[in-house]
Amino acid sequence: MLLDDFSIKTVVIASPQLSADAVSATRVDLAWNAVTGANRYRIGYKERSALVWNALITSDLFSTIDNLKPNTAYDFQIKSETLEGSSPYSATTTITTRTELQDWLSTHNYNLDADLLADDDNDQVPLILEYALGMEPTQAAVSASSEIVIDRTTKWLTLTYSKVRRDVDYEVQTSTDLMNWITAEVDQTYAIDDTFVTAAVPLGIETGRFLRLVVSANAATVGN
Ligand SMILES: [Ca+2]
Repeated sequence: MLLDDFSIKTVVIASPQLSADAVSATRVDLAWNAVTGANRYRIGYKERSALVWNALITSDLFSTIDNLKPNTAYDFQIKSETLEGSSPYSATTTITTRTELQDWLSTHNYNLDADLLADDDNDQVPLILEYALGMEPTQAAVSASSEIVIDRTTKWLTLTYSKVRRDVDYEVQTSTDLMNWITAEVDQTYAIDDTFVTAAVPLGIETGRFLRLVVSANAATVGN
């Protein structure tokens, strides 16, 4: 047997370089370079915490992954496929989708790191409250976005607001002196009607009673 008659042909196929861009709360755009000889590319992607990869095959040099969860980390990798075989997968690229608040800021032409206390339409409603209550940040509010009512029959003071966001914490606080605010006495879900939530505090013998709504963006991941 003449070993010299044998030769092993080793084909080295390059992995593409993958770039990923979180363009919205539910979408990531991918792009990569062409690899000589490749007739298609296989993309693997999954939620960072998941074990199983999804696969997507294309002959293009870009792709859009849709229907992702907001504010969630995803892993991406890619390999090129030729008639002679496949490259190894590229190193994993991890990218986090935008938050729903960031999508809203972007829709209204704000930077993603805009000051959430800004009040460009001068209606005394800061950006984060415009978002939390579903208001227009560039049109001054013409009517109150929340309403405080005294029910003299049941002796409750109520505050009703529109709870429209999933990535905002809402809390109604009460005070008798406008200095010390507490939540302990407030029934946060006194009544719920669609997106309208009414919080209430019982009225006693105090001479003054106040309610206020406090909102803050939370970092919680929300499912879609
Ligand atoms: Ca405003």
